[in-house]
Amino acid sequence: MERCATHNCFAPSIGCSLGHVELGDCPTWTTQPTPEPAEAEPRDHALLPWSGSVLGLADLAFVSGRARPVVVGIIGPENAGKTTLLGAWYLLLGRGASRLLDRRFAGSFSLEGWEAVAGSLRWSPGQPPGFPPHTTSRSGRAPGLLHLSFRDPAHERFTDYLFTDAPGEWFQRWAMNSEAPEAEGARWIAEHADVLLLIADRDALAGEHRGAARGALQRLGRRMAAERRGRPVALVWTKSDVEIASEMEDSIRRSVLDLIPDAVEFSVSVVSKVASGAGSDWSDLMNWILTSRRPTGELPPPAAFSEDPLFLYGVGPDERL
Ligand SMILES: Nc1nc2c(ncn2[C@@H]2O[C@H](COP(=O)(O)OP(=O)(O)OP(=O)(O)O)[C@@H](O)[C@H]2O)c(=O)[nH]1
Ligand SMILES: [Mg+2]
Repeated sequence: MERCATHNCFAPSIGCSLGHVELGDCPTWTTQPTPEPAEAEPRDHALLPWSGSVLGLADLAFVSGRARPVVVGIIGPENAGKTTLLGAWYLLLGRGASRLLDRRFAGSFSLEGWEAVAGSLRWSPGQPPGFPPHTTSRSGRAPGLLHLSFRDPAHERFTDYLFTDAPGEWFQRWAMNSEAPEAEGARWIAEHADVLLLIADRDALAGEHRGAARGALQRLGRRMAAERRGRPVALVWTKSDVEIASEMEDSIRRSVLDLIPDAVEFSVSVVSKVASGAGSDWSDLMNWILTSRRPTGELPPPAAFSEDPLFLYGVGPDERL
């Protein structure tokens, strides 16, 4: 199928990246004209600049049109429950079961992508719910980004969020060598995320290979601590229905908190039975994400007093000349 030769434009499968309804009107539409279809399409239809599927890096410019979105980096080993976490959030939001503080769901550009991760968690007649498929690293070198928009009714403000869904293999490579070529997607997340979730898989930490699982998680924690640059971090225990030895839990907690003392902890599970001592904090975790921000830079005090507004920033009224 023919494609526009312009970088980051996916016309005609989705709309022209420059916004032209008629591709012939676009000065950069450079492929050969298509033969007339047997039945002429209506001339007034407009293709949307997004498809509803999970977003990629090429869609960032479009999502960032209103303001910079908040990127939520979900970092954890393979099979840790990262995609299930996303699917469960989507279903809880859809049922209105997520108690969000001062925020209202206000739309998504990737509803089809959310459906793809959450579909298998749904209960359909005659078919009990399952789990989403393993996220494969063969599908690309950039993370899949799932979009949600929330409205703050008190201030009539909209904020866009992008949740990363990336394969655990990337993070395992990144933990061992941050420069590894296969860890490109993990590096992107580590660099651009505003909020970081470190996923601790209780099932792996209780299983036969718990020693290796603990080593992998501690390596990931060390890498995250080295690269977080003051950004908020949550230690998220997934599969909280699984019992683990309290010594194991304490040793993971200690190794993360020693390196990231301000990390906050949450536990989640998609299974209704929750192990003793572990809660299921879906709403608390979502509220924490919605209210956490990366630290902002401080403007230095002005070098000289001046009436020029460019240099007045940060000067109190009595200090002005
Ligand atoms: N007991 C229990 N098992 C869970 C839970 N959530 C996920 N699992 C199991 O963990 C497996 C992996 O879940 P995923 O969400 O695919 O894990 P992931 O981190 O996205 O894995 P990769 O994409 O391979 O990195 C699932 O297939 C389930 O078997 C949970 O809450 N409780
Ligand atoms: Mg996954």
